[in-house]
Amino acid sequence: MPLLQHQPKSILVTGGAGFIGSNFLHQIVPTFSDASIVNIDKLTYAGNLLSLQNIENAPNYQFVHGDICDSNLLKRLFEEHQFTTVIHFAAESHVDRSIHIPLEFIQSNVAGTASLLEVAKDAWMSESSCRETYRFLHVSTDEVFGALGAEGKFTTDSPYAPRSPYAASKASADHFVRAYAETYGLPVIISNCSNNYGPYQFPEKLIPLAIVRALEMEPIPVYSKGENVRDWLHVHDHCDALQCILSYGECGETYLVGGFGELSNLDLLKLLCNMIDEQLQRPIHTSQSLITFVQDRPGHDFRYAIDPSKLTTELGWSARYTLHEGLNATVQWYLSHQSWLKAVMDQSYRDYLKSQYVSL
Ligand code: NAD
Ligand code: TDX
Repeated sequence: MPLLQHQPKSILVTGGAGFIGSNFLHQIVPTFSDASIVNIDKLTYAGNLLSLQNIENAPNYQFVHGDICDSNLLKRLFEEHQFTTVIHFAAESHVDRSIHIPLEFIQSNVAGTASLLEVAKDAWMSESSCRETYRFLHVSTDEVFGALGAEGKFTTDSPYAPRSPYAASKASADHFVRAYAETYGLPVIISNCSNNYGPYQFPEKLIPLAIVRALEMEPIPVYSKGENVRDWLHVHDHCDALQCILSYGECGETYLVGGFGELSNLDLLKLLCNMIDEQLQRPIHTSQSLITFVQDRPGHDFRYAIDPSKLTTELGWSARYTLHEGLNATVQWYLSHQSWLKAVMDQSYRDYLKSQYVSL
C-alpha cells in the first residue's frame, strides 16, 4: 500500500441521502470523527432522510437540502466550509427512468457535475493552503463502457461506449471530470463500479424490487428471458473501496470496482427467492413461482463484468462479502426494515411501477 494517506479535514458528499451515499456516510461519519462532513442532496424520490437517521445528530455531520445545479448554493457552501475533499454521488441513477426522461438525467448528471466541478475548481484555485491535500472523487459506473458479450471483462483500458441515456450522461460526466483535471489540474479520481446491492436501495432496482414483490406475493418482473448478466457487489464493499481510493488512490487515476459477482438475472432471482422463502419459512418455490417474464428493456445491455485488479494490486482492496453472504444479509435487512420500505414507496412510486411492465 502507498505510504501517503490522505486525511480529509472538511468533506462535501453529494447525493448522500441515496442508496450508496447513505451507506458511505454511515461508514465515514464515525471514522472521520475529526473531519466536518456536509451532505448536499436534492431529495428526489430516490433520496430519503430516513436512511440517515443513525447519523443525523452526529456533531461532525450536517445536511443541506439543495441541488448541485445551484452554483450559488455550492459557492456559499465551499466558502463556509473550505472543503478539502469532494465525493460526488448525486445523480439520477435508474436506467429505465432514463429511457422515459433523458433530459432530467442530462440536467443532474451532466450539468450538475459540471456546476460542481466549476465551483470546486474555483475554490481549489483560490485556496493555496490545502491545494496539496485536495481531492475530488467522482463516483461513476461500469455502464459507461457499454455492453460485453459472453466473454471478457471491463478494464481501465476499455473504451467508452455508453448505450442508455443514463450511461451516456455518466460517461459525459466522467469526461468533464477528466477535462477539469487536464485543463485546470484539479486533483480528481474516478471510480467505475459494477451493480451494487444492499441496505437502503430504492425498490425500483432489481434486488429490492424482487424482495418487495415476494413479500407482497406480487409478480416479480424479469426482462426478456432473464439471460442478461450483472456483476453484483455489496454496497459495503463498494464503500470500503471508495474509502480506500480516497485514502491511498492517486490523483488523475481511474479505479474499477467489482467483486467477481457475476450472475444471470434469472439465476439471481431464483437464488434470492429461495433465500426469501427460507427466511420467511415459506414452502420452497413459493417466491420463485412469482417470477414473470416481461417485455425487455430497450437497448438492454447484455453483460457487465469488472476486472478490479488495479484496485486490488495497487491499493490492496478486496471484497468482504461473497455474493451468497451479501444477498442473505440483504434479504434479512429488508425483512427487518419493512417500515423503511413502506415509507419510501409512496403511491406515486406504485403508479410508476404499474405503468412500467408489459407481461409477455
Ligand atoms: P440513488 O438514486 O439511490 O441516489 C442518488 C441521490 O442523489 C439521491 O439521494 C438523490 O436525491 C440525489 N440527487 C439526484 N439529483 C440530484 C441533484 N441534482 N442535486 C443533489 N442531489 C441529487 O443512486 P445510487 O445508487 O446511490 O448511486 C449513487 C452514485 O453511484 C450515482 O452517481 C450512480 O451513477 C453511481 N453508481 C451506482 C451504482 C449502483 O449499482 N447503484 C453502481 C455504480 C455507480
Ligand atoms: O424489473 C426489473 N427486471 C429486470 O429483469 C428490473 C428493474 C431490472 N431487470 C434487469 C435489468 C438488468 O439487466 O435486471 C438487471 C439489473 O437492473 P437494475 O437493477 O435496473 O440495474 P442496471 O440497469 O444494471 O443498473 C444498475 O447498475 C449500474 C444501477 O441502476 C446503475 O445506477 C448503476 O450505474
